[in-house]
Amino acid sequence: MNSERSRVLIVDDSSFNITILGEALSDEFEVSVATNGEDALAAVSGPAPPDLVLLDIIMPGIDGHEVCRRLKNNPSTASIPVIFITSMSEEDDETKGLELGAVDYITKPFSIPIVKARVRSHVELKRQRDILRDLSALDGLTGIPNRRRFDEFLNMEWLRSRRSQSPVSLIMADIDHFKAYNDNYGHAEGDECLRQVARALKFCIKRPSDLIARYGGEEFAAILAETETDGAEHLAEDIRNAVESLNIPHAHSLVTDHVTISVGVATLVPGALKDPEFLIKKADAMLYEAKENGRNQVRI
Ligand code: GH3
Ligand code: MG
Ligand code: MG
Ligand code: MG
Repeated sequence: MNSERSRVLIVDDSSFNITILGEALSDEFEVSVATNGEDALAAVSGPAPPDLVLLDIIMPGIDGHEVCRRLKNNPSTASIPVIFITSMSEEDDETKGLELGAVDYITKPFSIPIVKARVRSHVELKRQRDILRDLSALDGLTGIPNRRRFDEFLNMEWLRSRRSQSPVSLIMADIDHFKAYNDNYGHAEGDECLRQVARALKFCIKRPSDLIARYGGEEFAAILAETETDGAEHLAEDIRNAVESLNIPHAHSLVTDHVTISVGVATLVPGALKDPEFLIKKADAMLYEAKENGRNQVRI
């Protein structure tokens, strides 16, 4: 009914436990189940990963310890809280579970109200962590990734491309005569314009391996993984066109009578270069050329 409900994955090889836990939690949470470790790992890397995993230990095949170890070793699943729920009640068992990275350890036979209370509090902590993560990575005005996230992503992508010797492209886009836009329409309208431009760019850059970020004031940057010059040029032309097609009136632009962007593109295979600074410099130089050459254009 409510798609905003937090998701809890119950992993247990006993259908009895699954039924009891499922009934107890499904009034508050979106519950899914897995009856073995393999299915649990598949569910967690699926399109709607859980916000918490309730994990049995003794199961045929991959046991709960191993499931937890793999979740915690994978950066994309490491932040999902795991609560062990098990009949292994020795001090050593619990210590091992917590050392593997579980946030909590519940022994069977369990009390339903206590399980619910613990799940609730860890789901809430996870929700607050996610909010903090978004706050630190997303730009407050436009909702797209911010400069901090851009730097982090570019450094990671640079190292990855260096290992695989594949090209990385960078697109830098800057709104034309935006100072005049602010002066003429006011800062609030300027903010709204930035939001609309960001939305248009986000719509164009949709491969999950790419990133579009607000680089600075009225400047945006896109990192395109494994993308050659041709592909990057196409995309750059797409975003230039997308912004022009927004048709946002700009009476004081010296280019046209609506908002446009200038775009610089650079592509590099990392090679010996230690960091992506040169890629940024190149894209920036191309952006400068686009400005010098009359704006509302792509330079590569
Ligand atoms: P050019 O075509 O050469 O890029 O000219 P420009 O006027 O766009 O460039 P300039 O760097 O002179 O001005 C950028 C303007 O962007 C000035 C600044 O007030 C505005 N700006 C930067 N960040 C924001 C913001 O968050 N909101 C609003 N409304 N304006 C912003
Ligand atoms: Mg079991
Ligand atoms: Mg600028
Ligand atoms: Mg500008």
